[in-house]
Amino acid sequence: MDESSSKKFSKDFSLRLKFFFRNFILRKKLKIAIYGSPNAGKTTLANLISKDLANRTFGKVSKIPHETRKIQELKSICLKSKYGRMYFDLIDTPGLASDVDYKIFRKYGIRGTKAKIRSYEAIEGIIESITELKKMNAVIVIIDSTKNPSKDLNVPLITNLEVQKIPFNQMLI
Ligand SMILES: Nc1nc2c(ncn2[C@@H]2O[C@H](COP(=O)(O)OP(=O)(O)OP(=O)(O)O)[C@@H](O)[C@H]2O)c(=O)[nH]1
Ligand SMILES: [Mg+2]
Repeated sequence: MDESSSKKFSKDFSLRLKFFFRNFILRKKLKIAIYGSPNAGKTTLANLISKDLANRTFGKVSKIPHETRKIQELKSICLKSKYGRMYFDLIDTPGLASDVDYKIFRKYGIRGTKAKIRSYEAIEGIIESITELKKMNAVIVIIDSTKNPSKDLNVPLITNLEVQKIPFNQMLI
């Protein structure tokens, strides 16, 4: 994401948060999560938001898929607006995929037991992401526009969000 699109996204994101603040005024705190396929750019975006609003870095970004294998949470990020202060927890999730083959890690130099462990942890992370979805108040779905959008679990994810009536915003990058 280049600087101008990240600024535009930050502005748009702040406006949306203010909207959430008005609508969820009775809730004490919101959980806002980033979901999507492996390598879609979820942690990159989480880092941008957390740097912008909390001056903190979130997690490790890598070109190797399934870098994030456990849910990461940055608690109590404060957003000030004319309506007052709003606090939300920002959640970065492991990439959703229907299949994790340990052999895909070979081209990144990860082989043997290390690759199998990474694959096992990735599957655990996918299960955790899906299980925790119902706890989220709003979700940003990142879709990599250079790949087939119906790849991985994007379609079931969006169906699930609609069924559970969780507000979501699809972000094509
Ligand atoms: N071209 C391009 N690359 C990006 C963009 N955002 C992230 N990347 C790159 O894509 C790779 C994956 O980024 P991450 O943020 O780690 O992706 P992720 O969705 O958190 O991946 P997992 O943790 O594996 O699910 C890294 O090499 C990033 O530098 C983008 O907007 N454009
Ligand atoms: Mg990640």
